[in-house]
Amino acid sequence: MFADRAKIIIKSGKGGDGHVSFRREKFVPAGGPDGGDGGKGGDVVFEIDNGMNNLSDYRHRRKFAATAGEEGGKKKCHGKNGTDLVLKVPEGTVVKDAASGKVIADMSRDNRRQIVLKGGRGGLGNMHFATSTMQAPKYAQPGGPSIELEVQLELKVLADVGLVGFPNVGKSTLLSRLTNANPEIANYHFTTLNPILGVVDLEDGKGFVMADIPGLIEGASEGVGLGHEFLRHIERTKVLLHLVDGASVEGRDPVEDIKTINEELSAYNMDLMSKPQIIVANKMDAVSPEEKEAILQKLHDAFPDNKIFVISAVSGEGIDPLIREVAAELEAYQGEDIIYEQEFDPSDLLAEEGSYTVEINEDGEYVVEGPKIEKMLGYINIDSEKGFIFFQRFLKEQGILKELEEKGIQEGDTVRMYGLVFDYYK
Ligand SMILES: Nc1nc2c(ncn2[C@@H]2O[C@H](COP(=O)(O)OP(=O)(O)OP(=O)(O)O)[C@@H](O)[C@H]2O)c(=O)[nH]1
Ligand SMILES: [Mg+2]
Repeated sequence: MFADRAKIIIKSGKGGDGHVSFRREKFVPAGGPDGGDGGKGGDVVFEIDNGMNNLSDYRHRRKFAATAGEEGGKKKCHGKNGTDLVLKVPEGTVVKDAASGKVIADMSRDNRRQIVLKGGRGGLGNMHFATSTMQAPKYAQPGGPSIELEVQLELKVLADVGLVGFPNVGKSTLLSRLTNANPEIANYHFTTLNPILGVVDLEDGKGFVMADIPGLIEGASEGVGLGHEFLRHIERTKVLLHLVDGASVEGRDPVEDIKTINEELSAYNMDLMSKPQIIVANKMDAVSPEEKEAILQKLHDAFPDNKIFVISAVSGEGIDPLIREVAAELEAYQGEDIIYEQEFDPSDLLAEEGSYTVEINEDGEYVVEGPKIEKMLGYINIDSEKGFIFFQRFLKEQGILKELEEKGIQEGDTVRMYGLVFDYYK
């Protein structure tokens, strides 16, 4: 089944905890701490797979998780790192935070591979926490947390030119004529159900990508016909070809058709209306030369600002000038490829939890805990002068000193931060 949307839950691996152990040797009654570090948790990575063209792999399974890092061991043994989870997606897949709709990653062009959720870092073993006052630290750092997130995957194909129009006007016929693509063509509505890409080769080795999409009808934005969700596939295009049945084979009025489709385009996304739009009256083989002139005139009068071409996708009439015009429009296109910027970094979810708590335990000790504190303790050496100055500044800048005072701390009271215990003096 073709799918261009999927909602899944992804989870990175938790970091392995640091280990608490002490060296045991003959004749050495109390060896130093030798607890090793935990392994890093696995990342969740998205990667473009050129062999894929849709997201159906993600329709049947909801949860995807990387594995956790293993705990450190005694004798300074490092825990095994968790395995990364690599999720393959077709090029053009946009990964969004499901809750907010903000873009996390656009798997397009140069962005072949992106770490979307980082695994938790491995916790440091107690071998790192020995100080002159604490030679047998019973503390090791827990592994960093995993992140779980629901994400929306949306395929927005990368095409230069998009074909829009009512059903049955000949969009797929035109694509098959211009490119090596083989879309289904038939004389009924909604023959095309999924977007199809084709490459139009130009003389000088250049070319462009054209996207054929399902037909639109009045009310598509309210879900009539196939709806209008598939318009996401022309969001990145630079030029739109608006096809109409110039011969009115089904008795419809091409001018009205164009207006109707444009209303549906703007209901989907106003940005689509700012793209250059070339009007293409198709099926000209089915009318007399006089009728052809009349149709062209009528379209010019109704849409004086648009370029208008009359063609026959079946006979090939009028197609070369149309392609030259499209190529010129693309040449003149000043903007960059439409690539979505990252608006949301899942690592921020952890930063929000970066605060700390201050509590007084039964022994009257002031216990300060929180991921930020842990992190800081993991990376500084409090015995060095530099480390100690950093530590003091950290307590002040993070508002921890203030908080302790508010909780009523007095000189000489004990402060406990994981393995670090010290007396409070101003
Ligand atoms: N006479 C004539 N018939 C055409 C021309 N182009 C397409 N047709 C016919 O119109 C019918 C519809 O063509 P498609 O290419 O499937 O139309 P479409 O716009 O892709 O239709 P949907 O996928 O349903 O939106 C087919 O029977 C084609 O043979 C043309 O230039 N002249
Ligand atoms: Mg079609």
